[in-house]
Amino acid sequence: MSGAIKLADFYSAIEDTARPLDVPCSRDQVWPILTAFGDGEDALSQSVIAFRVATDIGHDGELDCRFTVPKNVDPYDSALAKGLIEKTDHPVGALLPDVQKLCPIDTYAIDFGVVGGFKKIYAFFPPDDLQDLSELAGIPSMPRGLGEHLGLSDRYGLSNKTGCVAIDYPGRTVNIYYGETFPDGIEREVILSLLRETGQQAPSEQMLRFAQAAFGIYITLSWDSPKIKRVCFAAMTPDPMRLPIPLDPKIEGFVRHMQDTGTEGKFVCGVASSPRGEYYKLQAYYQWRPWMVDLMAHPASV
Ligand code: GPP
Ligand code: MG
Repeated sequence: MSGAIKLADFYSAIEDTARPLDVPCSRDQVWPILTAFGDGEDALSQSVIAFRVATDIGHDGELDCRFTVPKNVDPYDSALAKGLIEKTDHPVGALLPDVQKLCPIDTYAIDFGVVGGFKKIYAFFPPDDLQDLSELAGIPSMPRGLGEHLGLSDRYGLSNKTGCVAIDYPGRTVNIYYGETFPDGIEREVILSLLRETGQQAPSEQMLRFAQAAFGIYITLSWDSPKIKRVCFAAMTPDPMRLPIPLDPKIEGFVRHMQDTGTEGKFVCGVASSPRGEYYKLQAYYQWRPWMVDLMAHPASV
């Protein structure tokens, strides 16, 4: 997509994307989120915008949408001011301000569910100034699990830096994206022992095969326990239909719709372990901006 997107077009695109998924989309629910982070049309013209579906039961009937916000917007302040989240004493409320005090942040993005409403804030660090996990682990409001798992970096060839932290407000979890990519994929044994050591269920053969082609790994932490809640392997793919994973007919409808409209052929597919079993995620870019490549640290394709 070359021209700048208009707010009304963005909203229509959300409606059109929700349709093949049978996800109910209401203007009253979605519009306040689209307009909460900066002055509409101008704000969106430079945004990277993506849609995401997932195959786990928790995401059934939901379409997630994420977009970057303008540089001058603090998304946490905006979300509070617009009533998208409530002030809380839980450490989830202190985390972004704490990260802001410690780290330079290049770009923010937000994530919302068409049904479930506002969810996450992503803080992307400058591509040439990724942040040390050990420093982030020292932040008082950070889940303790980050500090307890610093050793994973050395043991599994993961970076000890991160390019992005995502905070899920209703879910009260934090995603930490390891800052280095795997241009040659990841070894089977590494995946198996990483999942074993972090207390995840043993992966299916299908998950293992997919994870070997991943360019990146991220973990999900919570404040309930120092245990890692989810481990996710992400891979870039030009055609999700050709991946060796079963897709529900509604998700196939979503893929076809995105291929027919605005994706520019860019999909990121992820496989995640979770307490309820493994599941897949599919993210399609609706509006792409070249600087996103830097933020994603030059992902390879599968
Ligand atoms: C992957 O995690 C998504 C991103 C790193 C950023 C997407 C932002 C854009 C502006 C395109 P996720 O949010 O899908 O993870 P989870 O499954 O925990 O929601
Ligand atoms: Mg995703």
